Parts: sequence; C-alpha cells; structure tokens
Amino acid sequence: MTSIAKGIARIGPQYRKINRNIGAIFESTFLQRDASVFADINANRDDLTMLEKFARYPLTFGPTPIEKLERLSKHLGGNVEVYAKREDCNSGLAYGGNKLRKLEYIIPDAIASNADTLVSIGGVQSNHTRMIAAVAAKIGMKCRLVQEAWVPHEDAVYDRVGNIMLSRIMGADVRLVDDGFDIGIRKSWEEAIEEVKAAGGKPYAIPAGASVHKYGGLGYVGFAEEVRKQEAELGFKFDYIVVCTVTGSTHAGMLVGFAADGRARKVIGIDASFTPAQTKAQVLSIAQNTAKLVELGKDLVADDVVLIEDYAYPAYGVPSEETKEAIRLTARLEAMITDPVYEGKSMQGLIDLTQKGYFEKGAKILYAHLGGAPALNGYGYAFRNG
Ligand code: 5PA
Repeated sequence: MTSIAKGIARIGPQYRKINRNIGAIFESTFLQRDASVFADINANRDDLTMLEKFARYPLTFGPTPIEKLERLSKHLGGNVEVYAKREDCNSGLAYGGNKLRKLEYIIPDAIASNADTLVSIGGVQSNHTRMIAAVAAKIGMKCRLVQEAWVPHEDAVYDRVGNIMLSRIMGADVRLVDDGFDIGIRKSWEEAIEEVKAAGGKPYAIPAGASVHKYGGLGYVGFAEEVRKQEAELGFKFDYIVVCTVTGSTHAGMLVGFAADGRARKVIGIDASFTPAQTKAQVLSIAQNTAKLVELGKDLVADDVVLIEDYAYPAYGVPSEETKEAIRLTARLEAMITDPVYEGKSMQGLIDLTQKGYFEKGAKILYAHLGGAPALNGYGYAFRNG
C-alpha cells in the first residue's frame, strides 16, 4: 500500500465518523476536507509509530526542516555544531508554532465532544491563545480567550499588537483579566468556561499552553520520532536537544519520545517561567501521563527532567540585556528571529552553555525553535535602537 493509500485507510473512516457526530454545522468544512485531502497531508507521516493509535487532525505542513546555523556555530568558537528545527515555520495558520503540534492530537477530541467554542488562557501576548484562535477559525468554531496580566506591560501598545491583535482579527472573543503569572489551572479560565455554557454555548476547555490536557504531551512525542527519521537521512544523531520550557508539555513530550532511544536526559530544558520548581514538576507529571498513554514501557523520574533555571530572569516575559543580545546575535548571524519571552531566553541559554563548555567538543546540538516572533511587536521600546 502506498503511504497515501495508508493515509486514506487510517484517516478517512475516522473523520467520516467524527463528521457524523458533529452534525450539520460543520458539514461544509468537512465536505471540503474529504479523505484524499487528509491523506495528502498525512502522507509522509508513517514515522509517527508511537502515536499510531491516536487521532490526529492535521494543522501543520508536515515534518519541519532542520537547518544548520553555520555562522552562529562559527561565532561560538566552532567547537559545537548548532542546528535549528524550525517549528516556527510549521504551518500556514497565523504564523504557526509549537502549539499546533500539540493541538493536532487535541482537536479530534474537541470535535468529537460536539463543542462549538474553544476556551483557553494565556498572558496578554500569549502565542498559545493566538494558535487557539487560529485553529478555531480554521475548523469553524468560536473562540473565547482569557488574557491575563502575566507580564508587567513594557509598551503602550502591548495589548494591541502582535499575538493579541492577530487573535482579535481572527474573530476570537478576547477578554483581558488583571491576574498575574501562574501556569496552573486558573479561576478566570474556569469562569470563562461557565460563561460560555451560561450563554448556551458548548465549550471545549484547553488549559494554558495546552499542557495539562490529557493529550497535551503527544505532539512532541511525534517531534522526537520525526527527528529520529531525519537523523537517519542526515547520517548522524544529535547529542543534545535544547528547548524552552514554561507550561511543560513540549519538553515532556520530547522526554517521552527521546526516552525511547535513551536520550531523555539529552533534552535540555531552558526555563523561561521564572517559577522553575512548578514548571519542573509539571513537566514530570505530563511526561509520566504521556508515557502511559503511548505505552513507553519505561518509568520516567525527576532526574530525567533537565531544566536549567539560569536564564528566565528578571521575570517571565521580561527580557534581560543578555536575552536581547541573544536575539540580536541570532538575527544578525542567521536572520532567525527569536522572541523576548521564550526563544530568546533558550537561545541565550544555548549560547551561554556553549561558551561555558557545557557541551563537549564536536557536539551536535538541535535547538527547537518553537515560534513566538509575533510577540516582538509588543517590545518595540526594548529594540528601538536595534
Ligand atoms: C511557549 C509557550 P511549553 O509551554 O510547552 O513549555 O512551551 C514553552 C514555549 N516557546 C516556548 C514559545 C514560542 C511558546 O509560546 N507559550 C505559552 C503561551 O501562552 O504562549 C504557553 C505559555
């Protein structure tokens, strides 16, 4: 059977079933998405063996490219080779990013639940809520977003540009709430769910970063499997994977996926939450839950979660001078754009750890670029002179 035919066999019946369940309101969307469309998008995904039994709703283009960062590697002394896996270029949906890989395994459940509104939460410049707004628009659902005051506003236009502006343009019902940073379950989010119900809607609740959702860790298991396949094509294996960690399911999924070939501790999480104990505990519990779901057959323990705490200062969402330098350096050497909240901090970590000799000579490092550039618009003052 060709991979396209396998795709039809696997995806077609599943979506026809979902289509029956969700009734007329989504019919036109799904009529456009017949089995051959799904098959096309899913062709080339035979690599995702640990995830075979889970329904997947395609939101991304497919495997993301791996790019060697030649000039950055050279600039850092040439002792290590730095590559980037471009999760920031993974989709045509509203600039893409890591949340889409997670949502591919959550959206089938949302559709099957007969919901009509996706409800989620983040900070004012949350990338996650932008992605929820994008997916809601794409599948024809409504979207209710809670945007909390997780970051002390730096710019006058902070709540009008970048991610939040995109969510508004995509039609989400965006509400600002005056509560501070916390990656846990939030009262404001629970209230939003109740309000949607009270207004006669059918909410589907997605927590911050899609992380503590039961399927939140699956997408990044797929990342690891995808990397393994790309490594076979490249003819070498990466020694380290560097990832920015906040709500935890990106890191957790990678842990499970890379545990399959003994590399869990080679996933180096760079904390950007500035509440690392809570983030670390959340990574572990999501990883353990995800390991059970995919029947990993190995136990994951606290020591498997490598989380480096040194780069999240001075606060969540506030870039240090060193973070800004890392953003400028990566932009000037590679034209690769990172943001002040997440990727700039993990890039700062990668640069500093390299300079400190954390990685052995000759190491091949894979930097997971998880997206997030639209938030830069909210930091115009910080970069007013470049
Ligand atoms: C985010 C998260 P996790 O939350 O899965 O640990 O991922 C961290 C991360 N990089 C890394 C980018 C660009 C991110 O957007 N963003 C959150 C958001 O609300 O946008 C969930 C916090």
